[in-house]
Amino acid sequence: MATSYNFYYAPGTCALAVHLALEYSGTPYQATRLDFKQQQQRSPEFLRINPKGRVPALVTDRGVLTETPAILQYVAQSFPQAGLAPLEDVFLLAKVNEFNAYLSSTVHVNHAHKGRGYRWVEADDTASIQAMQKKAPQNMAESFTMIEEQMLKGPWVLGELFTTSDLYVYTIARWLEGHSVDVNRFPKVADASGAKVAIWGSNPDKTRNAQASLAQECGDAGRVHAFVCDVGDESQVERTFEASVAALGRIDSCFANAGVSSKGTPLTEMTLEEFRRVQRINVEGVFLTFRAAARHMAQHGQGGSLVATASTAAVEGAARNSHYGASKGAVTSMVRALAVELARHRIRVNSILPGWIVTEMTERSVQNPKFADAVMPRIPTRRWGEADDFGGIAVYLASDASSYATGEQFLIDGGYTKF
Ligand SMILES: N[C@@H](CCC(=O)N[C@@H](CS)C(=O)NCC(=O)O)C(=O)O
Repeated sequence: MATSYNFYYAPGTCALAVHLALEYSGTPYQATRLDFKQQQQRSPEFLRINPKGRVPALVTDRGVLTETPAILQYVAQSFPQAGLAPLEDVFLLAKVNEFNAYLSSTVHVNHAHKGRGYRWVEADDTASIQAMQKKAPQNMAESFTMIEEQMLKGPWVLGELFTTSDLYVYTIARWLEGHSVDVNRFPKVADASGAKVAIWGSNPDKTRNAQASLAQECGDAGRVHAFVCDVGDESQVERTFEASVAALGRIDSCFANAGVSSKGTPLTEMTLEEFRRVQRINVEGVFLTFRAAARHMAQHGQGGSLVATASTAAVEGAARNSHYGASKGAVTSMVRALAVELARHRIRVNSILPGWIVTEMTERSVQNPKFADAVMPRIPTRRWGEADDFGGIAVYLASDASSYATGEQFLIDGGYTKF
């Protein structure tokens, strides 16, 4: 039987590194969020799990693991297919641990002097606590100078090898802002600590809003770029792809998500114009976007991941939906063909087939009681899907965790098509 995992974390903490590693591993796990404001890390229930009263803690079938470097190595070794550590190379594996131990024992402790000075002096010794707070930014900056100049090879910590150290340095670098230390003082760290994203959209306002909210979430506006582009227009796609490469440097992952539908139309009333409007974005848009991305990836030679949003409409029939069904069926077929064709460039190509997800496109249907009464009983998980249900599969397909998955269609539909 597969091991079960219960992962304890709190938002904004060092536990993020392990959280990311678990996502990369692809293993199912339960995540339990602790509320530090409520001091849940000191509750008797949690202290029975981790008497240190800290996160991360990973409960496995064999017992509890604590301490970030130890858990990271455990995940890397338990899921070798995720490629999170050079497990066969004793020296390089020790280098990963050396880096992770530095983050845990030195940089994390520097950071803790800002908010948790009471660990080292009496809580009412305000002068000492303030002195520690004052010194923390300088110590953080010194540690990151050491990392930048001596430890991080680039582009990743270990050079060309992506490891748990990259997840961990990303996690700890996020704290620099709180010390008023600009991460851009450390260009290699800034580059290695997380992905940069270019969002494309045809509606300028929505595109800008998406950029603003993602930038706020990741706390670094410099990582999120936005371009207005109609993916059905060949010259716009070419131009926007070039602009995205200029903004991001190398592109390793491309997600063709743009899609349109229309109100249900019987075949006998469907105009050629309506049929083509849907194919133009849903099929030609994916073709043009993937073509630009594949040319770029084949040229940089590092491989990559192409993902398209298809739909359950690709695998089942729905009345008055022939234009949309045809377009999504075309996407899954295109994905299979490209997976075979592009494998020699180490480019993987997959599609995601969402079921009934609450979006602007479906909101009218799911709010219609007649529709809900007919469809909901066919969804075993008994709820509509949400945008957040796609975070896991997106990270999985964009990362090396899915390095042997190509040409596949991933149904994310709460079991709808199985029932
Ligand atoms: N050495 C531990 C440190 C863990 C740690 O200090 N975690 C913090 C969050 S970043 C925590 O749980 N703090 C709760 C507290 O101090 O009450 C590790 O590297 O995992």
